[in-house]
Amino acid sequence: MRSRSHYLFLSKFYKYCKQNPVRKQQAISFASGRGTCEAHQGFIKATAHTSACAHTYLMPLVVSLFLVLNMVWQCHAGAFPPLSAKEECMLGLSELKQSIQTLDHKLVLGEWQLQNLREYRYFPPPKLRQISIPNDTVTYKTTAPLLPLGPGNLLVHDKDCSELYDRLQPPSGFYRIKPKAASEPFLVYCDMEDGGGWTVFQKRRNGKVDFNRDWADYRDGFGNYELWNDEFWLGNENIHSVLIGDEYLLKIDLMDWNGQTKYAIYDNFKISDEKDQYRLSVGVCSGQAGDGLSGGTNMVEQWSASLSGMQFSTRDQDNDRYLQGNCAEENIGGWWYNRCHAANLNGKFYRGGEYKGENDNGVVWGTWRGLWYSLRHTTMKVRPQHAMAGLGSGAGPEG
Ligand SMILES: [Ca+2]
Repeated sequence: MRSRSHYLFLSKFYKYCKQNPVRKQQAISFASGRGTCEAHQGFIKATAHTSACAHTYLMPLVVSLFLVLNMVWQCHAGAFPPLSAKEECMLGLSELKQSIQTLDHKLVLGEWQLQNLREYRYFPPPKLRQISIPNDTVTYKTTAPLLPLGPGNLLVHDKDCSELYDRLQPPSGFYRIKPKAASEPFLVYCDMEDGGGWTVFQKRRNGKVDFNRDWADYRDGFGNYELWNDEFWLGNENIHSVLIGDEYLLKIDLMDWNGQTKYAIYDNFKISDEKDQYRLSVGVCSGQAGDGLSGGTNMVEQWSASLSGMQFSTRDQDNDRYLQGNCAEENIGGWWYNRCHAANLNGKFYRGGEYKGENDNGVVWGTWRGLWYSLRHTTMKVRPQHAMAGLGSGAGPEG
């Protein structure tokens, strides 16, 4: 760094040249070492005698060389013109804004990863964020970086809600799981009450979701996955992928329009793959609601209404044993119909319970409230059989 006095000297030199064009030439001549004594006198305003000029001939050479070198150095060093205080402030502000933006990106990414790892909850992609700096007109718009989903993701997924429950015991809610047989992780509702660890694959609550759908919808799943009382069908392919890894227990929670609750439990619950039309297989039934999936204790009813061993049917794919028609079409839902059923939990949602019509197509569990009563709440959920120890009351989280 050059001293302030040195800098002032150079400034005066330029000012002098600018204000005195004639002397400028003299000064340049002086600086080049070929100057006259007058030029020497003009520039430095010396009062020395001309006679002294001769014996100091070497001095102008040294001084001029120094000045030229100094000017070149100053230019290269960028020492002048100096930045004003305002310019320096603006430069600093710009750098700070860039730093804030970089840190903001890191913060959003870090928060997202931390939440996902700690709680294993599902987080929708962050929305556009706006950050305003006080007393500044600049507004930054940033979108949070998204982590890739599916294979290759660094995040580890549990195979079902039971594994998640064993690991973290989080509250009930929507989580992403990835059974070994599934190619991609998918969203499920985990019931962490009622003993915990239940992977829920069907919910009826309010009739907001239409369950009268085609094969593709029942295969892939449909409904809403946001609120605790949203209705959905997880999808036959997803259910199959969960069940294929272990021996599972099926629990069905039911509630009528008086708020009364019942449940049924089946062991060895299985669903085959799509090539076999997602064929149902259930074992021994227990619980309070009766064996609706077998049609009850009556052999005649079982002949027409036992659903174990039946393939899945929808309005556009008739795999039932009813030769005269399509049970799915008559009963307004996709299900493992026989000829046709004594349980129809994907049926039409009738408010109030009792209903009338040509077909018993309500949300039916015949062995409890009969074929002409449509239930208010139903939940179908699975858990590995070895997790029986903490089964709980069986009442379900909300009836
Ligand atoms: Ca048929």
